[in-house]
Amino acid sequence: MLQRSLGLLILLVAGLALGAEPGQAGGHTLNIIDPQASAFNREVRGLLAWVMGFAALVFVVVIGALTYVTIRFRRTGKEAREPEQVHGNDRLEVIWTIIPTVIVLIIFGLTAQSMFKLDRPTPGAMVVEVRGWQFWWDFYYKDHGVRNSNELVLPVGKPVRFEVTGGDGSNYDVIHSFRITSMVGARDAIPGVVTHIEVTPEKVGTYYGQCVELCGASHANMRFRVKVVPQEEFDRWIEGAKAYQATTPTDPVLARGEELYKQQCAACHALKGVSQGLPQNPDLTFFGNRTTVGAGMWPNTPEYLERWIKNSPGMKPGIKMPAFPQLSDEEVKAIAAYLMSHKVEGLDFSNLEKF
Ligand code: HEC
Ligand SMILES: [Cu+2]
Repeated sequence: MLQRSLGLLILLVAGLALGAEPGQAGGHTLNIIDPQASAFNREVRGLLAWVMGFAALVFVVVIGALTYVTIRFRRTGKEAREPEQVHGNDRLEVIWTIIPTVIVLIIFGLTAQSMFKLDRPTPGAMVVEVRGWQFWWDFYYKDHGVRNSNELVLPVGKPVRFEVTGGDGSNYDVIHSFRITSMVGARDAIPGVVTHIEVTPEKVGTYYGQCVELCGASHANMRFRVKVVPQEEFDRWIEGAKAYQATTPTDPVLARGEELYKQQCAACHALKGVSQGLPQNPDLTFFGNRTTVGAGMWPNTPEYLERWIKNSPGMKPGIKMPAFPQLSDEEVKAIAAYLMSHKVEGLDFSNLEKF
């Protein structure tokens, strides 16, 4: 009995030590309760400390009592007769019911307090509509009339209110869940329903985002990036985005790219001033500013972008974009160059530090 509980204890500690290894994403450690990233994280960190404190207390009391009883009442072989038999102990049973109940009530109270605090809308917060599609994210800056897909640019120190929803009510819609991993907790993205979550980013940098509700074959490939930038940079981005006007390219490669884009891609994708597209496909207007391709999956380099255009379903299973085996390498290069030429000039989001 003693050996068995010791064995279990060792297993448990080993498990905790292994489980405590921080999660990796692209060789980078994510801290889901980084206290410097947001007040949300600090709140959750505080709650976690209470829960872990109580858990440690319960662990010590239970294992302590078990160890004591095991040693104190073990069989020694010198017993003259059977020990005295006991049936129930009202006082003890009431105590061990009341104590956990009180603990649960305290945790409930603290959690409710945090939830009310975090759910309170800040007047004047910037509103971003977040829409989850299979398998990518659409971001619409309601106050500015600007749309961007898979990458969300936010000013540091300003409250943002996310209105989270999914799809457009058509029959292939499924539920997703929006989470900026190291900044703010999850909200379900449910077609036809709007949920809210608010956060004030406090540190400039790149943040990972991820769908956290199983939604199909490429659920694990449904990511996004959040670029938290100084206010001045955000203003330049949003003004540039609002005023953006696509021009007809004079460069022959880009002109060829535009021609092919109009033939092959324009029916699905929106590109301001060039094509309307359909809402269930990502907006490509500011593709030249994107740091990733495939909804936060691969770095936006010519190799990955060209591979994507040629055979995106081969890279990301289950997506609703077709492969283009009929396009030659030159044609793919021309389309890629054309997409990269659409951007707000003078901004580079690729070197922001990762959190
Ligand atoms: C049938 C509609 C459809 C057509 C046609 C189509 N796409 Fe797509 N495209 C999509 C969908 C849907 C996605 C989102 C895939 C995902 O990540 O789930 C996508 C994603 C993309 C992305 C990645 C966007 C991002 O932010 O990561 C690029 C780039 C892209 N398409 C380029 C093209 C080009 C170039 C063409 C034409 C050669 C094209 N697409 C044709 C539907 C389409
Ligand atoms: Cu998902």
